[in-house]
Amino acid sequence: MLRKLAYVGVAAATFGGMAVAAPAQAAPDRAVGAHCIGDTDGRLLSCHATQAEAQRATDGMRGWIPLVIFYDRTGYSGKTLTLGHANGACTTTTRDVDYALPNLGTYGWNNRAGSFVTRNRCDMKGYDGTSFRGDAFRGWVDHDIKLVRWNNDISSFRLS
Ligand SMILES: [Ca+2]
Ligand SMILES: [Ca+2]
Repeated sequence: MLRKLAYVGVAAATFGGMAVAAPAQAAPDRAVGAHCIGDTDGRLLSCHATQAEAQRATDGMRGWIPLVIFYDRTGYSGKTLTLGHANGACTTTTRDVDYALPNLGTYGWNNRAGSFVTRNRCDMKGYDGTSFRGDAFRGWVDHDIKLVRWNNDISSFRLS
């Protein structure tokens, strides 16, 4: 019994000594996670197996805050895309544009969102086309549980 425990201890120590291999495992995780986090300027940060894990990741990113969360399906369900930035919350007025993403296809989310909710004082205006072209939301909206006419149709957006 003692011999077996000693063997386990050695094995663990050997594994711990191979910590240099850890970064290589981050790449496949980014690719397969269903709940991704990115900057509103188009930079993918990480993907996670669950939305709770994605939320924990954003909570732990000092100085970076979430601005809008897209859900693949209506009812705030399905895969998610959380977009944020290190530059801070949206301003209180909707007379300006605080953040914008000209192509949700950057994240594989062109014509995909079924519901969304904003964070940190932001309101969103969605557009049918990329680069804010075509039909648009009639006003600024901070959440929508079922996008109806806009389900699977938002291609770009602005936040104010
Ligand atoms: Ca969808
Ligand atoms: Ca569209």
